[in-house]
Amino acid sequence: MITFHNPLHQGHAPQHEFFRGERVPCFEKPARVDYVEASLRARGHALQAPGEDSAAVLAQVHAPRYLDFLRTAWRQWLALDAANAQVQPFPSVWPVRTLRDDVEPANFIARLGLYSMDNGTPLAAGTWAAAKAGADAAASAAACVAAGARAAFCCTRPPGHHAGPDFMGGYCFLNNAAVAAQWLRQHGAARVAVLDVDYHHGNGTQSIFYERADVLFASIHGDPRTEYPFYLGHADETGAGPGAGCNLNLPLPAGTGFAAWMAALEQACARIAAHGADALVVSLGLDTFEGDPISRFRLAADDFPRIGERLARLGLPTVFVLEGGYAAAELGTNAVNVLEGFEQA
Ligand code: SP5
Ligand code: ZN
Repeated sequence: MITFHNPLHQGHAPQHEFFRGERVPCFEKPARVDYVEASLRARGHALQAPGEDSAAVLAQVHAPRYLDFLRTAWRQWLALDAANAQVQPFPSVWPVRTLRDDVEPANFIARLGLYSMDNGTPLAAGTWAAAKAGADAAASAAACVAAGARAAFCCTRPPGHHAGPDFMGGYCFLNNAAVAAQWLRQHGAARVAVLDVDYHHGNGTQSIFYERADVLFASIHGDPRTEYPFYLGHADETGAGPGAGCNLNLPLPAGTGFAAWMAALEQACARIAAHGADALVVSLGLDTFEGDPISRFRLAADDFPRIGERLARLGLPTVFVLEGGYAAAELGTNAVNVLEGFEQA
């Protein structure tokens, strides 16, 4: 599988997240991608550095003021106090219903809340550089497929699918899958489908494309009534305006195993075929694995090649983008199992 890696991912090294009021080590850690890179190399897949600049496409999927904030956020944080170099900031206040989000507060933590959906997405010294290089890797994988490759893999962290038009969240900053989809749209694909198989609903990707008919979003995920991100991902979200009918959510209960999960994948594949997509982007989260420490589906390592095989039968040029998966030591095997199942179909 043609693979683009992220040479700067280790600069985004989140220390903590919060669990029931306590600080715990962040599950989204650099070792995740180190394990995927090691599995790729061990199984004979070479890694390439990204060659494309995602800047123009990023400006089409994210708001200018959000990109400006993210690019300069660490500098703004250090300007408050040089000692902040050792501290990773979290938001503590958010503009929920009835509060204004049109005025940027002068207070840094208030600005951080304006551009965040949760307090689970720590900002680090190298966050912007890592996220931007990851978006470049997504653009590079899309460029490769637009130029005629059957498939390419963007092997990156931080992940992207929770990042919306103007906010970070769920360990995500820039929406790599949206970058890949938008890139494909601009390089020959009239219709694109994004299929999100991460355990968590891809709220950011859904929101970016919700009113568009040219990009179908389909997602299989833990039911948001009990699972993160809680406030989006229900079955009755089907698209709006010109995008009406171009959004498909398939929430499944915690505890779901492979047979029921595959039945949902069949539904998603039928919709993607009916959409007449010219290209496919797969938000490849592996946190559906039975050993995942923060998720509650029951997929086994041997199930993942079957997913790749089914996706290959869609017969579409395909960009895979790494999302979640927190059983770090097993993440490489599970990810490469999907990719090789696709290649061997
Ligand atoms: C990309 C992605 O998979 N993002 C997921 C973000 C989930 N954030 C909420 C994590 C809640 C962790 N709860 C810890 C449970 C420990 N038993
Ligand atoms: Zn996830």
